[in-house]
Amino acid sequence: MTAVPAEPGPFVFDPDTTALVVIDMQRDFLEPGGFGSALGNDVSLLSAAVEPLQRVLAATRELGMTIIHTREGHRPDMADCPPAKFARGEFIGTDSPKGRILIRGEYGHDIVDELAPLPGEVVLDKPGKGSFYATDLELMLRNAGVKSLIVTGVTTEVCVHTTVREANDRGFECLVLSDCCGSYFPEFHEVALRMISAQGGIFGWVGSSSDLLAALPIGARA
Ligand code: TIU
Repeated sequence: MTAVPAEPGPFVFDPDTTALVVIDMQRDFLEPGGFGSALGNDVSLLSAAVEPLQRVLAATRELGMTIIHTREGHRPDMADCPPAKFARGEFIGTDSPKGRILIRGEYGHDIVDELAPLPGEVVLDKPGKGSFYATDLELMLRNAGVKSLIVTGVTTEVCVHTTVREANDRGFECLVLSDCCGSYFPEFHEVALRMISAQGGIFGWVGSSSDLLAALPIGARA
């Protein structure tokens, strides 16, 4: 077993039964011209998560851990976009410099080059904020014998939080890496992380990539 210093206490896990989940590190959220920009956000606030996440990806790849990349978005005909979601984001499906916003198959919908998935890694398309809703994520994790998740990505208080809540209710133990997540609202990032580890870890654990890398049985270090 591996133990990582974390809040509210050490996160103990077996890398063989743990998956790294990288949530929605898509151009539409991290680069200008996409969904994040259309919502009025400063997308540069998310870029700090990229480098630490590259190190975590390298280490988890070296260990042969299960790696899941998620992408929020919709079918080209938007049959899976709830009218209530569209009503608060009428730019979904409209043209941008990087293609139709949040539409599968478009350049902007895909993951940023720095974190591109490798063959064999799962790329999970999801229509909602949570990674379990209307996807086969739980089935794949159960089939792979996964018990714990290391959760990263954007944004901390939206898709990361929703996914951690969904995972916690399904019995998965989640370590959220604070420096591998990001928000357009720094104060939301901080409070969202505190909400996870408060009350004895009500939804999970919060730690850092450097502490994870130091604990993993590999050569890669931050
Ligand atoms: N991936 C994700 O968090 N989707 C969002 O819409 N996030 C916002 O913060 N808007």
